[in-house]
Amino acid sequence: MNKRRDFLKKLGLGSVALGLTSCTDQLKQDVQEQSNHPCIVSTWNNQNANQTAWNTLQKSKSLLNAIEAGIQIPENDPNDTSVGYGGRPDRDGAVTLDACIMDSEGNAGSVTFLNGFKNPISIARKVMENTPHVMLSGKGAELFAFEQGFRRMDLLTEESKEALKNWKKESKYAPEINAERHDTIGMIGIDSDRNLAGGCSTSGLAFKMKGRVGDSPIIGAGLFVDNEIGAATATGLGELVMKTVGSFLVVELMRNGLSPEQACKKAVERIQSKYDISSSQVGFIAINKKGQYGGFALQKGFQFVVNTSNQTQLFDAQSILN
Ligand code: SD4
Repeated sequence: MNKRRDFLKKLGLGSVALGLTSCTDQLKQDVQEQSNHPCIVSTWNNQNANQTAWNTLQKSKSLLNAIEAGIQIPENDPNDTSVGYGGRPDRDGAVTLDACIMDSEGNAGSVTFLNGFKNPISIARKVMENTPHVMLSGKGAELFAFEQGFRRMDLLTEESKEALKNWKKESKYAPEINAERHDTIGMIGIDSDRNLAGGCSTSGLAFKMKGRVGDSPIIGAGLFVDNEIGAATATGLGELVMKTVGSFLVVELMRNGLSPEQACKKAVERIQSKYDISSSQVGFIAINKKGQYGGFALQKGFQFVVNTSNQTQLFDAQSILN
């Protein structure tokens, strides 16, 4: 066998010609040759969040700290109406938040239907680190948050109250499934040791039904990290992302050899092939083990922000519908 390998090497065919190199081996080889790390990528124009994550990574060398600190930026911002404090309420006036986080070891934590705490990403991290569970929901998540020392607060701003009042006048209290109000933060990254992690946080669809939970806190739907392959996260209409297990799909497509952008595109095409998407938005971003990144959306208008070697870049993602 070795003789045969030496012979093929001399011919310049190497182990690929022997059929010995699996997809993962090939990826590992490629990583040695070409890499772009560290790197942090976020959905939408979350430049402050991405920059904060980048700075935290430089200082603390912890990608998980970076993801958490970055995502806290829109969670704390009352003017960001899709995440945390100031997030749009459900149709009965309650702001209920969803978030999840995954590390490079495959650990995961998540909170859903959480009311009264502005940093669900940090509570999700505590679920991951301090409990044997992956997901805590509603009252249980709130009790856990309280026990972990998080402080309760009212997340409904005056501006949100006004928006709800206006919505009620026009909507007849019917949930708006295609609302074009998106800012959910999904953040994924790779550190200088080429380890991956990610997080996702949202207040969900504006004026949703009480108890509605979207894709963002669902491992595999709103976020997925596989440290051998890559990471992906989603934004947009969570119902479509959940029904196609979108972020897991993107990572699996990268496992099969697609680039991050190609994988995001294929996942979007899968959604398009199965559902009526005429007025819905879904966007994915992904990063692979080489630190290559990309994004793709159903509709035009989706952006993502990337930090690499002290540079921040905002990209307009390509889309199926223009
Ligand atoms: C959800 N995917 O709850 C979230 C919404 C979103 O930007 O991404 N908004 O369905």
